[in-house]
Amino acid sequence: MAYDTPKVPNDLSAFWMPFTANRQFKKNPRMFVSADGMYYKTSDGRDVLDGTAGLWCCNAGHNRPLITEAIAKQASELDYAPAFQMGHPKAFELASALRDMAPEPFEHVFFTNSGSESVETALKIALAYHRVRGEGTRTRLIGRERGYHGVNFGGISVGGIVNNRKFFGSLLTGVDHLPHTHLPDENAYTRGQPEHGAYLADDLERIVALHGGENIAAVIVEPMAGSTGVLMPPKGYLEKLRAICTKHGILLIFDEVITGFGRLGSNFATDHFGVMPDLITTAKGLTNGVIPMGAVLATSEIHDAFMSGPEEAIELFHGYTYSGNPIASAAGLATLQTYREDGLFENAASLADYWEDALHSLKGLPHVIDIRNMGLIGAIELSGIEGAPTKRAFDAFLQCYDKGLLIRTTGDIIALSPPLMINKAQIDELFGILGGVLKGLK
Ligand code: PXG
Repeated sequence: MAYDTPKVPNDLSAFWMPFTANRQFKKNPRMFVSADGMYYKTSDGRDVLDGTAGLWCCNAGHNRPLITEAIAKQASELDYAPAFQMGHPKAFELASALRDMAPEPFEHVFFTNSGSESVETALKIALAYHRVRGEGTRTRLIGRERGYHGVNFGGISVGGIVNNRKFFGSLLTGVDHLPHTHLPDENAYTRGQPEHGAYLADDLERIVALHGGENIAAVIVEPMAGSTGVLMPPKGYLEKLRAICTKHGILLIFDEVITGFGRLGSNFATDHFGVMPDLITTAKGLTNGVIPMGAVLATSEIHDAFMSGPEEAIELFHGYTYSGNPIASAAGLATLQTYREDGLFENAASLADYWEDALHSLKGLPHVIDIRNMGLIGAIELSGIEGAPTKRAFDAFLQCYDKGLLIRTTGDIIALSPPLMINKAQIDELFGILGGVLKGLK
């Protein structure tokens, strides 16, 4: 028998919520019960402007008809097909669509179910690629301080966010980290890419000198670091990383789980910055966040290196039960169609300057110590309360929610990344609420 879930369930204890202050939340729960366009609706009937596209994923906004219809249709037509040694048309169609929108060298797509799985997949492909080419000494992986690459063991090993690492044992061996690129003294209040810090990429030469380039498999970075609190790559930095990787035969992986699918006004950050990695990880905006799905984009050079053994032999011992799941594939196709038909990446690009001005107008408000932006991304860094780090930004989050705006906070940094369908009036609404909250923040 069908039954309606009550708007606020009586018992919240069973669900151990991810990345959440569970006890705080369950004392005073914040529940969304529906969503449409740019707005969520709360269980107490209020509209909340989505300033974060969910968790950086609902790039097309909410309740988009093409996507919801595609999911329903696919569920009734072919709900599931085995992912290994069998196929179904939609996964191939989606892979081709991704190839067509990716920069030219990216001809192949490996499907996963999340950003974390995309990262594990890319790291494994990098290691295996070197091995199948007879360069099996290349086993070391290089990440970056403050990097976020999901929460699985490979991802937290190359990642650089201490709380995501320190509780979980010894992680992967053979991992080094580049320095992060946050230089507040030199770069505070920069609009777009900061001037200072390209030299930080030279640290890769130090790591190469320490281990020998022939022992390093891959470098993984977010072209623009999102989760850590929005750090832009300094001018020239990504170019330098690329050059040093090429010089030493090291693969460069761009983790585009956040930056892919229009967030910077282009298909991928790779297009935006004009720097070409060897592998690209994606998820989130691929299906508008509606159904879990990720994808790793690989160049022909990498893919073809695996295609040399006997034809009936499996080339890569890796994959997931739900790789290229039919419903996720249908959602992905409909999402890409929505982006195209509504011109959402173009909308993001054309609003980027208006967004930047609105964001930087918060300079000078109490506790604001830095503001950063690119495309439809913004960050406002607050000074922390002495002895209570994260509290000030979290207070801002709670107050914004009460006043009808969803923001994200990490540490004492507020991150903004609205659906790409946003318009100028909604940008004004967003910064009107946020500015009001910041003015009164203790
Ligand atoms: N790589 C990057 C660059 C990410 O930003 C992941 C991998 C992992 O994706 P999954 O799908 O496994 O969560 C991410 C995820 C936030 C926030 O508020 C960011 C993420 C997830 C949740 C919240 O900054 N990024």
